[in-house]
Amino acid sequence: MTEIMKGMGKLSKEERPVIGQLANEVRQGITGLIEEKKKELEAAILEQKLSKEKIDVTLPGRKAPVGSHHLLGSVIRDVQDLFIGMGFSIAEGPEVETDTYNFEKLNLPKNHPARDMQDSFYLSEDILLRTHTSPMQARTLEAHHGRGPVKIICPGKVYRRDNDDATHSHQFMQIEGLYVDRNVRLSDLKGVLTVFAKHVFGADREIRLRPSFFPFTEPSVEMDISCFRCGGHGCNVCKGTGWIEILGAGMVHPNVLRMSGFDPAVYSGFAFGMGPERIAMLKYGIEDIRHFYTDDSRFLSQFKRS
Ligand code: FA5
Repeated sequence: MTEIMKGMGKLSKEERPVIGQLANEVRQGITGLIEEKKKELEAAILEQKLSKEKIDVTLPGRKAPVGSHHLLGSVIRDVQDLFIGMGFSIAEGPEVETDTYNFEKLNLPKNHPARDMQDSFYLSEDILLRTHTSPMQARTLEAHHGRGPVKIICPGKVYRRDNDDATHSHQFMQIEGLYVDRNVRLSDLKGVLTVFAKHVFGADREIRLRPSFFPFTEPSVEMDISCFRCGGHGCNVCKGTGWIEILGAGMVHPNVLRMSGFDPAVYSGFAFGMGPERIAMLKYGIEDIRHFYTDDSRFLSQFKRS
């Protein structure tokens, strides 16, 4: 077409309009055909695309992954519910604590050798991340202004400079319990702990109380549960002993009562502090405490219905 149009100038006056018209007709014809082919191809591409993206609305839907309660949260709620049923209420306290509440009001004066038991994360000279939930004993007693009964449990995070291993974590949970009233005895503590152990682990679980030492309780005990999950050699949870320690407890030391405004001649009480990770490990046969804190959904999803 370009050649023809270029050659128009060489034509005679008579030939020019005839050839010109003819050329126009031919050009229009070709353009029309191209347009037609283009539409045809576009339609074919669209058809191909539509058939590729076709949705079969009759296919069953794909389920989106749904989260669940963390096992540790479920265990804590279960323990809370049990103690609420026994007349305890829930108290919560600060994770950033003063030296006074974390140690001194618990009968651990500065330079007391028992402070070495809990290597601490200090933020300044007098402020630290609490090493246990026991400061809530002093805080709660003070809030009651010397008058019982006081009956609380306090779940929360605590921090220690422990080296992480299968049963130790530098950050873990504790549930503190405190019951102060007239005539509270060690046998009451034993009764409550037995109810707790049988509720959580089953009626046939064995518990043992070992004499122990805590500066804020006298006498002090530690409670072990029989390690029914593995028990044998090579077991991380009970280190092959057949027992695992899950809590410390005792009768509230008279000094602690006195420092928080309670008269030890009138009032007595028990306190305990348990580790819910250890409880969950034992109950569900979890061999490493670090599973709780690595948030691997393959681990978490195993306990969806807990
Ligand atoms: C205490 O912390 C005391 N405050 C408990 C207490 C409260 C005694 C009231 C008397 C009266 P202990 O350091 O033993 O005690 O810790 C208590 C529980 O926390 C242990 O039995 C264990 O279950 C858990 N625990 C301790 N250290 C760790 C750790 N590094 N990782 C995971 N759990 C731990």
